[in-house]
Amino acid sequence: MNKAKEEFKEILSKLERSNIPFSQLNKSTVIKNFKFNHHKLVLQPLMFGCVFLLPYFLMMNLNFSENCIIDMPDAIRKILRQPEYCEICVDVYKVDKISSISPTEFLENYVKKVHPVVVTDGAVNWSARSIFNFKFFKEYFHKFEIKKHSDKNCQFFPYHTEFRSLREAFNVSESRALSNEKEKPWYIGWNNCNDEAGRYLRQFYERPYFLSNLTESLALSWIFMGGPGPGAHMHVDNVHYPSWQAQLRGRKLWKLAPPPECHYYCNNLEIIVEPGEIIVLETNRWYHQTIILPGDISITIGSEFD
Ligand SMILES: *[C@@H]1O[C@H](CO)[C@@H](O)[C@H](O)[C@H]1NC(C)=O
Ligand SMILES: *[C@@H]1O[C@H](CO)[C@@H](O)[C@H](O)[C@H]1NC(C)=O
Ligand SMILES: *[C@@H]1O[C@H](CO)[C@@H](O)[C@H](O)[C@H]1NC(C)=O
Ligand SMILES: O=C(O)CCC(=O)C(=O)O
Repeated sequence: MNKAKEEFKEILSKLERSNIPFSQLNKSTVIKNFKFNHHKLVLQPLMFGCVFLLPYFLMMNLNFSENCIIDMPDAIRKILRQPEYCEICVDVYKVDKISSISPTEFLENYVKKVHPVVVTDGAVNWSARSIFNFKFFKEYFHKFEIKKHSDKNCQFFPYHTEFRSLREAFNVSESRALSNEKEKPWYIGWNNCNDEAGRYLRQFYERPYFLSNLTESLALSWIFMGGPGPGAHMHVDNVHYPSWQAQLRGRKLWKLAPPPECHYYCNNLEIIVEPGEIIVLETNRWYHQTIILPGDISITIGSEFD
């Protein structure tokens, strides 16, 4: 695979130097040879990615053909315009873990560069860490959300569970809620979609200290909760801004992948987020997948920020 990648890069740089118009690329011998030799190697992972991600593109209302590299001239065109676009990932080999960072440094070093990062002291002192648990959210749900959670702007992600609504999710047995070993794993996500619920939850957390006080933390919060096992599948979001997410309980492994167009320039990354830490990620550009590690149930709260 690496060999193919190197050869491909070399071909691309030769082509750039030779000024062949993009429309001619498919006809050039070098590309034909390349296709012949490396068609499977290079295209299969991309195609696999596209097929695998198709439901998510559809679900997220993304234009599938915009996001999938299927025919070669298109692929070449996309890859050739990449150096700039791939700046977000080209020199990123790991997800930094940082602490005591000022809003200005944070903005310059991470937000503007669109680099993923974990702030280890991001949520250390939040009371949510001791207050949020399954029972808390079940009570909160019955108090604030139950009538409103069929509103259009309330979203519920059942992931791999059979739950059709948040109401069903909060109706599980105590044993399953606690993720006892014999029970089926569960993992869900939702956004609080009424102001009263949002205000109630904000008593227990604050805007992360490393975001400038000029940033707008959008009113919606997202909560993800569930026991050890698979979390969210590999996908990219279609929201407006980057997001922060505070790990209040449990430990979560994040697998990140660069945009498919940057596949040959950038690395896949992995990071474990520990309780009290906050991950900040541009979820519209970085593909992401999560796995809850053995131990406590995972509870996170997060939001987009501008
Ligand atoms: C957390 O609380 C401790 C003790 O009050 C304090 O020293 C520390 O600065 C706080 N950390 C953050 C990131 O707010
Ligand atoms: C809640 O669970 C009980 C027992 O499993 C079931 O009988 C009932 O229909 C469920 N209610 C809802 C709203 O899912
Ligand atoms: C925002 O932060 C700046 C500098 O950190 C401070 O001078 C200013 O008073 C803050 N504004 C508000 C509204 O908190
Ligand atoms: O926290 C998770 O497990 C998934 C989060 C996610 O997919 C998202 O914020 O888009």
